[in-house]
Amino acid sequence: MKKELTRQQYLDLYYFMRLNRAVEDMMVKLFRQNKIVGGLYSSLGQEAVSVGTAYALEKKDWLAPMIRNIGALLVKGVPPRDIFMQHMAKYDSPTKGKDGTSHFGDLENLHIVSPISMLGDLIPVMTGVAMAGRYLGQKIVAMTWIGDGGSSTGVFHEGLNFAAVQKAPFVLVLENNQWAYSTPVKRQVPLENLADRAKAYGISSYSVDGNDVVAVYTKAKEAVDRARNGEGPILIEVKTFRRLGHAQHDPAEYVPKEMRAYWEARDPITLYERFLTSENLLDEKSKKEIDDKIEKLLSVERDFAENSPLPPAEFAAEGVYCSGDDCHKITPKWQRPIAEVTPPKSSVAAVWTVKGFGSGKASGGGSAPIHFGDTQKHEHQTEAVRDQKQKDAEVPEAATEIMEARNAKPTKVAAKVPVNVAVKVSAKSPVKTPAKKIAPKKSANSAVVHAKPAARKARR
Ligand SMILES: Cc1ncc(C[n+]2csc(CCOP(=O)(O)OP(=O)(O)O)c2C)c(N)n1
Ligand SMILES: [Mg+2]
Repeated sequence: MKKELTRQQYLDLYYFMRLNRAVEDMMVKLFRQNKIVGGLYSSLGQEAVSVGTAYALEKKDWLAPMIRNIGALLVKGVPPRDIFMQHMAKYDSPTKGKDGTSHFGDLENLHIVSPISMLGDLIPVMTGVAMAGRYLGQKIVAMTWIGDGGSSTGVFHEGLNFAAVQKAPFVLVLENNQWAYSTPVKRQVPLENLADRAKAYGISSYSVDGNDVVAVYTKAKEAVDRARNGEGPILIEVKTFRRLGHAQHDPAEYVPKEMRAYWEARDPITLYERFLTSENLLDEKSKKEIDDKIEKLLSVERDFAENSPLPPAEFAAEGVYCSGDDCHKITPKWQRPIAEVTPPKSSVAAVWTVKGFGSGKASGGGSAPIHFGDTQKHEHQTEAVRDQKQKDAEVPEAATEIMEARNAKPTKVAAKVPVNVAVKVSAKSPVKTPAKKIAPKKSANSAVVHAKPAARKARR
């Protein structure tokens, strides 16, 4: 651990790690008293990750926690009572008892997006938040966390690639705690450093000791600053260890004893206390003050949570589905002049003329169906459809003439693909919408030629 922060910053990191652990210790007690509704996850031994990374964010920045990031919520300003009540499904909880664990957000004040259970899905969502902030000129950074297991999902790769091409101001913390449920990381990823995955997307990455809170904070701050300055997304792998099972129900007997012993000797709070003491940043007196502060705070917060009622039974049917404005109002916040953020309308009238259209034969003997490979039968074709196809079959020559006249260069033309009708047609319901009403779609694979409105007329 290097000494580079202010005394207050060092002590903040200590306070939040201690608070993180104390909140979770208290919840274990509540769980054993049968007061927690649903599962209880633990970040024991991983506090430096949540605290060190979230502490690098500014107030206006956005985060979305996963199950082991209660520390990040505390740093962002969520009061412990909300975390207790949420886990106890109390009526005063952020979701009024409708949901459990950390499944709540605060879009208005704290800028927290609720966790999504499907691992990896927060990555594209937070990329979108980061892009929206940039669009509005807010200079914000969005951050979320993903486990070693979650980094093997498809959406991890799609999301990170999307963030990379969009150069989104987004920081992804890959919390490598060695286990995804009972699967060790080595049995799911053939890499020594998961940070190396960033190479595939052309983005920067760091690999950090996740039990050294100063190292975590320092790298996170660097990443947040770089993302904010327009360098695009950054992946931070933090190497740490899940000290308890996946959740309270899991004794984690599959974890080798030596591995557990190694990491238990590297407890992030004990390591940090040693550092603070050696740097004269913490003595017995100030440690005792912090102990007392946390104990007092949590006793008040727990009492509040315990005294909060469970939701009334009739509330069970309310607020399950969003009913519009009386549920929550979504109003755009135009923080820049509307004209500045509204793209101009296109003045180009796109017209499709396609060589070879309609010249194929369907298996039923009629002209080529709308979908390539479709096998609609004769009897399913209405007269109108047959007429339409007849007309369409006349197009190729006209189209060729138009193209030649305009010296236009058509992109690829797939002889069999009848392109100008972008309508979904199934064998059961043949085309009902006349082709001329369909808005043409621009596509790289389509045979597309732009022609003037006059040419369009000629086609018909
Ligand atoms: C897409 C998806 N697959 C599976 C699950 C079930 N599941 C929840 S947590 C978990 C293990 C996650 O391991 P990891 O990402 O390493 O996070 P950790 O629990 O170690 O923090 C699994 C498989 C899920 N929630 N979403
Ligand atoms: Mg894991």
